Amino acid sequence: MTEKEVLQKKLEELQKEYSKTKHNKATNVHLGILRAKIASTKKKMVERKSKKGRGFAVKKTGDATVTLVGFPNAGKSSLQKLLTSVDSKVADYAFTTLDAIPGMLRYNGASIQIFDLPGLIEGAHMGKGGGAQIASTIRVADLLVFVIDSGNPQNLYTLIKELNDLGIHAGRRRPEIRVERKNSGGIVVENPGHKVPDKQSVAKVLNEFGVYNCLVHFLSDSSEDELIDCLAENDAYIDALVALNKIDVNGSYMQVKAEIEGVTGMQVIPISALKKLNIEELKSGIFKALHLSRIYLKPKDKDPDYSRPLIVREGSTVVEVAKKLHSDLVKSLKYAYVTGKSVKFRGQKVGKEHVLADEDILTMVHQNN
Ligand SMILES: Nc1nc2c(ncn2[C@@H]2O[C@H](COP(=O)(O)OP(=O)(O)O)[C@@H](O)[C@H]2O)c(=O)[nH]1
Ligand SMILES: [Mg+2]
Repeated sequence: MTEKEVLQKKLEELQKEYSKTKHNKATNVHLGILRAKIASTKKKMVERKSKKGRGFAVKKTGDATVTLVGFPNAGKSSLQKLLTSVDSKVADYAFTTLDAIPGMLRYNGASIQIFDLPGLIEGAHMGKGGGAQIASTIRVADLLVFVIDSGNPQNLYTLIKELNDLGIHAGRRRPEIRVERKNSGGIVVENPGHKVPDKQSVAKVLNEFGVYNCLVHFLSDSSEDELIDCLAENDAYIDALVALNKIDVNGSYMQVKAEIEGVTGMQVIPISALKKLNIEELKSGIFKALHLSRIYLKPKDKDPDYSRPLIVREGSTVVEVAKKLHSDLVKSLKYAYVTGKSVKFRGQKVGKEHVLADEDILTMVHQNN
């Protein structure tokens, strides 16, 4: 047997045992360890793949990247066509087994790359081929938009599970757990005021990952699963929202929306790609979910350029904006003047580390002017 086959077999056996085990209080730790073993086996499989150089990266251009995820026929291609303009077609990408078709959405001055990614359901599972490629394409996204036929909402839960199996957690925050490896001292758990698994379970999980000495610092309430996710470092946490499509033919879509929001906590935007309903709301929802800020640059004694904002991540500082413009500008930057939501009055003088807000007007002052 090849190494790949050994890992595949081990994974199948673990998953079989996991599904056979009854879930109750007495089996909790055992199940947790099985999950840890499954996670570490998957991690080894992914590592094998990347060592062989088979992973590929999708080229990111623009200010952010969004991937449309959905079942065949959900309306991904129709939606992508509506969101992106034909004249902004980006260069073709060569994929070996699937086609991820990029397009560019221009919104609020931002260029947002939108991928239409067919094939998640058809060949997503690890080992079936294509799964690792799909996973690596999804991983580069800043936001996932699930395109769901409102007549088949259960498809969303299937997709979330498929992604989970690929180590991708859609619409979930990365658990705040710091694992500091040490040379001795055993497993030490710090959990100031947070609800976390008992020390014995924590130690068992860590041992499963080959860690015997470390400080585990829980910074939020965390489950055993989340500790496992954290140790299986290949896992990705990506924001997500739901475009609930085909509302033109489904009268009960508001009920479906409420149900999905209740179960997943994700924002749901009802649309019709065919009848072009609510597309502007979806664009705005995408922009908001990406947490981008528009910064209008104002040269000294001139008007700001409102037509071409600089697009940065929410929470960016003055010096980060300078860096994005040109690395040379960082060194000469002295201070700045800001008008907008991040300051108390117009033209307020701020330092390099000042955190900017969406639609701030910024004038940078450099050493040589
Ligand atoms: N009634 C209705 N049909 C739609 C809507 N959006 C897409 N469709 C239809 O659904 C079919 C599949 O659409 P397509 O965009 O190719 O889906 P994809 O497989 O996810 O890319 C096509 O026949 C579309 O015309 C919608 O909002 N309402
Ligand atoms: Mg399509």
